[in-house]
Amino acid sequence: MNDASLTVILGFGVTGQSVARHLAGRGQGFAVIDTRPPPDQILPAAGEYYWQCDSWPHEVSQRTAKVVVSPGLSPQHPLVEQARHLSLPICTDIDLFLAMTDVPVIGVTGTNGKSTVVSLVGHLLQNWGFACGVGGNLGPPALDLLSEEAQFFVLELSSFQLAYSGGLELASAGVLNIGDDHLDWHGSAASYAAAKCRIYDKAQYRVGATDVVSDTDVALDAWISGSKSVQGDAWGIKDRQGETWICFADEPLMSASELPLSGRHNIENCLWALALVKPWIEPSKAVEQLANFAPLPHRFVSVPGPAHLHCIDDSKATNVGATMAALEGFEGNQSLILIAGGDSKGADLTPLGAAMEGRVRVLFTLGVDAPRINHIAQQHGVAWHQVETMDEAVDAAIACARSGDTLLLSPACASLDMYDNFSQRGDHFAASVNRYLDFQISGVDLEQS
Ligand code: UMA
Ligand code: ADP
Repeated sequence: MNDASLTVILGFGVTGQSVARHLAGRGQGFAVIDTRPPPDQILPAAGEYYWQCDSWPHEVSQRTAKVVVSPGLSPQHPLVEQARHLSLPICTDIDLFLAMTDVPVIGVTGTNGKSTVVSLVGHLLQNWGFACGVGGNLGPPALDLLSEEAQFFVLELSSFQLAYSGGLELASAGVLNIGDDHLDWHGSAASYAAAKCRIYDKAQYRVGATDVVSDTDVALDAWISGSKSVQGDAWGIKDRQGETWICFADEPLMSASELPLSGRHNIENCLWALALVKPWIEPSKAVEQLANFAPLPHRFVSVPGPAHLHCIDDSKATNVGATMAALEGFEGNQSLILIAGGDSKGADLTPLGAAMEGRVRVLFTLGVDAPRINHIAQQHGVAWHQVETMDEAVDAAIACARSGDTLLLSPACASLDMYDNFSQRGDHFAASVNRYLDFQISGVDLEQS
């Protein structure tokens, strides 16, 4: 007789290990299947482990009641395909997490800005006095948060997690934006967008943007950058006596100059965070809690450099959407020097051309896909120079900078061709401009490429 009561964990990375700890802590047995060799660590004794295993062992599939899949395994992965073929119910650590808690859970997804908005939401709630656990795709995996005494949980949710999760009963949820990313995993832009929008399926309070949900039948409760004709709560940005203000229902709440983050996209991120907590904190009170938020490193943050040159580390801009958001926040007055390039992961880089044109006075490119960016810059009349290293890029940028310019590292590409990760790349940029702390920028004519 088959006893189909076993939980099987596919993939034993950060997620799989958190699921194993969770089940072992509750005295439940489980099996792990992983295509890689065993890790060098003590494994929970409650588990059965199948390493270097590309297909389901028969004795496991016979006994399986539920499959908890790791987000890195795409639907085309043989272990996942086989689970579907065997008609085994598939879920995620996020499903397990939501089944275990009664406190409100706020979920955030999007191509860019998730970590920033999740951190802002956590900050608003904590400052207002709520004990709050923050994690998911960012920070601790969701199930590890259950050990915290919390009145709220805030989860960053990736499209991978959402694609496999059931209807998530979130108290408040938002899709920040949808750009060109992770197409290798999802197979198409449409299935990537559909996975993201699943966050709304069972959410009680839905915060959204018109351009993201326009092709769906999602009914929103709150709108960001509000179109005037919407129903529900509208949040937006307005010019008021020459200053930019954030507004709720047309009422100005705070001047953007008082926000703890810079960049137009970060003003919007503040709106998202305020909107997501509105069921619990009134806008006029919530906005006051923003004040002492510390920006996350490598996401459009100022770093110390020479006098009269504003240096910005946006190394986390590993895709075109993030760099476009950074560029579009600048006036078209050619005061911008951009460092970009790296591994573009095959993405379409052409939208960068229009975003650079008129804004970027000179572009320095590096990394494996530098030639692709040079070509686009050339077509849009942007002066470019290809360099080999970050130090070379910074030296050349500073040599042609004028007083009042901005030097922006926003690569639009992953860092993995030159660095271990985006943090290392950003740290290198910061250290490189830091060499010029005692230097004064004057005005130097631009060298033409
Ligand atoms: N594995 C196999 N066979 C394979 C591939 C993987 O057996 O062919 C196993 C390996 O043991 C490997 C494990 O699966 O260690 C990897 O699991 P995973 O790739 O699902 O990654 P985790 O370590 O579980 O981390 C995941 C997220 N990673 C991905 O979605 C790729 C982490 O986000 C997240 O922090 C963590 O869960 C906790 O929720 C990282 C990420 O890059 C930061 N996310 C993407 C992004 O932000 O763009 C979505
Ligand atoms: P994620 O967790 O989605 O990767 P992050 O907050 O870590 O998001 O930011 C990643 C990159 O996206 C950074 O370069 C950041 O400046 C940029 N970014 C942040 N918010 C937005 C936004 N609303 N739209 C576009 N890009 C953004």
